[in-house]
Amino acid sequence: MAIIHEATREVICKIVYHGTGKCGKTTNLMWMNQSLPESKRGKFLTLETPTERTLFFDYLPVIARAKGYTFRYLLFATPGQPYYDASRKLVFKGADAVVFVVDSARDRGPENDDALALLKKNLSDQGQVPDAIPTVIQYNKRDLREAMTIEDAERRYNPTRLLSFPSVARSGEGVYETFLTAAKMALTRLRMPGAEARMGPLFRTLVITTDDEERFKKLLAKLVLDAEASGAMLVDESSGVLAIEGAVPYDALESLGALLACNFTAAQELSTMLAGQGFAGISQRGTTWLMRAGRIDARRFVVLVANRRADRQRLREAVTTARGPLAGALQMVDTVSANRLAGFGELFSAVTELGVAGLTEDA
Ligand SMILES: Nc1nc2c(ncn2[C@@H]2O[C@H](COP(=O)(O)OP(=O)(O)OP(=O)(O)O)[C@@H](O)[C@H]2O)c(=O)[nH]1
Ligand SMILES: [Mg+2]
Repeated sequence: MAIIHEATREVICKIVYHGTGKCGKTTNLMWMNQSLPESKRGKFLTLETPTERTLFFDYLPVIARAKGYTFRYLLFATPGQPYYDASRKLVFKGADAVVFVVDSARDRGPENDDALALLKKNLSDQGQVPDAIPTVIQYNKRDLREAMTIEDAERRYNPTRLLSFPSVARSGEGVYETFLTAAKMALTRLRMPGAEARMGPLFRTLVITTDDEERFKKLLAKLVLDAEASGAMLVDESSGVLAIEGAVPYDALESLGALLACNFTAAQELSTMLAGQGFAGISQRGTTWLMRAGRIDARRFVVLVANRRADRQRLREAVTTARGPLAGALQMVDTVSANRLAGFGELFSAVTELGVAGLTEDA
């Protein structure tokens, strides 16, 4: 689910790497993190077990500039091991494009089959339409002597003839081709009217106009004041930050957004599973800060940041009071977004025609 900020001229897109355990998803992101200049990436987050298996997700924001806009591609890698089903589902939420990574080792055929089936299942479980989501296939580990042939791999994993790339992620071969194609496809789909409707309800792009932004900031400022907090942010389940006001103690805001979105959604789903119903919010007290997250509507929530000694009751009440007005402001965005999106068609065509989704042309 892309987010377009008119005021700051920012476009946020989510791209999810999925594939069987140890196929090389983390390695793709690691390579980009090492080779991109600092100006073109954010903070790389990775949560691994001691044996390098992804536990929750990997995350790398890639930042491109073109035509006066900043494009933030939020790259996520799922945990490939089958039993991490719950966290994988969260990571897929609202993906604008998917990269399916195949382990080319001949003896990993069945695991790749399972991963492909999981991809479809995880997406459709949430009402997303797998075949409508822009997808790129990457045949990784082409350096292995026992690699399956590309022809065999295409026959087995790519019956619908999606774009595919051979790669050796460990040495960077094919990593950028794969990413840029996925990024380009995500933008291309943004300019096709009706494409989102086919993908499922989680994909509607939000265009946040300058007026919307002001409205959000005003409401958040009031919330911060009422709660005696230091800052507040409005976050979408797909990890995009919709608005921010006051001081939030973290230099990589998009990473904080991603962590909060996954955490909040996970806690919510756990609560639904255990208690049969969701909850209105959660608080978390750290060594210096206290955070209170509260749900606003089906997909969005607000996060308050306060001094760790702040009054929790007060924070909770402030969120409760702000819920209605914030939901109303979000609904206004939802109602006009589709029309607004049409106006960005030219921008996205221009950027994708640069051939590299904005990564080579600096504004
Ligand atoms: N030979 C070879 N090894 C690779 C290649 N890409 C990654 N690897 C290795 O494969 C192993 C697993 O890579 P990861 O990137 O951690 O795999 P993953 O898909 O993130 O695995 P999970 O997090 O468990 O789902 C590591 O030892 C990598 O160095 C490649 O192109 N060729
Ligand atoms: Mg991994």
